[in-house]
Amino acid sequence: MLNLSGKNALVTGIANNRSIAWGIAQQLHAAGANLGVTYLPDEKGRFEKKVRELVEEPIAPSIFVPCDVQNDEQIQEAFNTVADKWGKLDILIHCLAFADKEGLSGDFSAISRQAFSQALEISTYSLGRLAGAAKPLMNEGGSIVTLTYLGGVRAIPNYNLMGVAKAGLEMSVRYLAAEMGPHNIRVNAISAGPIRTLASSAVGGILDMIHHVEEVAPLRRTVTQTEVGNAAAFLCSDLASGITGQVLYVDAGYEIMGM
Ligand code: NAD
Ligand code: 0WE
Repeated sequence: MLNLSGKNALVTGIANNRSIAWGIAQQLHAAGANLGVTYLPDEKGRFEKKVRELVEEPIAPSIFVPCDVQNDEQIQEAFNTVADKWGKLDILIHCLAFADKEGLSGDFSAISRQAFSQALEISTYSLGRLAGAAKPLMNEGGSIVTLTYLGGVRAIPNYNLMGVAKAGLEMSVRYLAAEMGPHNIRVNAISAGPIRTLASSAVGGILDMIHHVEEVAPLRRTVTQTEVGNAAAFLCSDLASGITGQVLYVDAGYEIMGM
């Protein structure tokens, strides 16, 4: 049985009830994990209020802290809170990404230096940064899971800049797995099929893409946040104790198809 009781899990990337991170948090909670949640702070505190109201009742997180991954002090402060309140960390979920709109349409060769570095800083570099901060708290072993997309392996129309960021993210998973394996820390990625979320809904043509998957994928449908959450819970559990450095496709089988 999948059992995460006694495990402390820090989940990043919840923005609203459609977030993949929210699906993951709920399934980790259902498996008995003790939850901590980080949110991206804004000036008016609207994200904080929204995320707090969403998570408060269902998962009762014992940690709720701001963490903008572009801010080293906020990252350190978040993990200081984990050290103070929990002492040890077992599970880290990295479920965030951002690229400026100019990087998600038009010519790849026209992407600005600024947009490129911002996307790679937030979406790629942050995994190693958070993993590094988590490492000293994962003495008893641990599991780190990040979210990627097929556009990091294939040239999917308009995914452009995020594709490069995800390619770097998947390679970061391998280097981090090699570094942290001797400490019994596992690092894996889930490559999710397209799901309607805040981030994906802001992308033109996402509905056409979803319909295409529904026609072509072996299961003839897309996947849900809950299915991704269940795969994450598995990867974080002792059932996956022999798995590290991998990219697990949770995409209704779409990746294997030739069209
Ligand atoms: P989402 O908008 O719900 O989540 C994106 C999150 O990134 C938000 O919570 C946002 O606050 C956070 N974020 C952005 N910039 C940040 C920063 N500087 N610091 C901290 N957090 C920041 O959308 P989602 O689709 O759930 O995306 C979650 C992850 O899943 C992303 O890595 C995305 O690439 C990946 N993914 C999404 C799909 C899909 O189709 N929706 C498919 C495969 C992979
Ligand atoms: O990783 C993603 C989306 C990530 C994302 C989305 C946005 C939209 C709003 C990152 N940054 C931004 N910046 C914004 O300003 N996905 C896997 C979902 C997605 O995005 C696509 C897709 C799919 C699927 C973009 C083009 C084509 C397909």
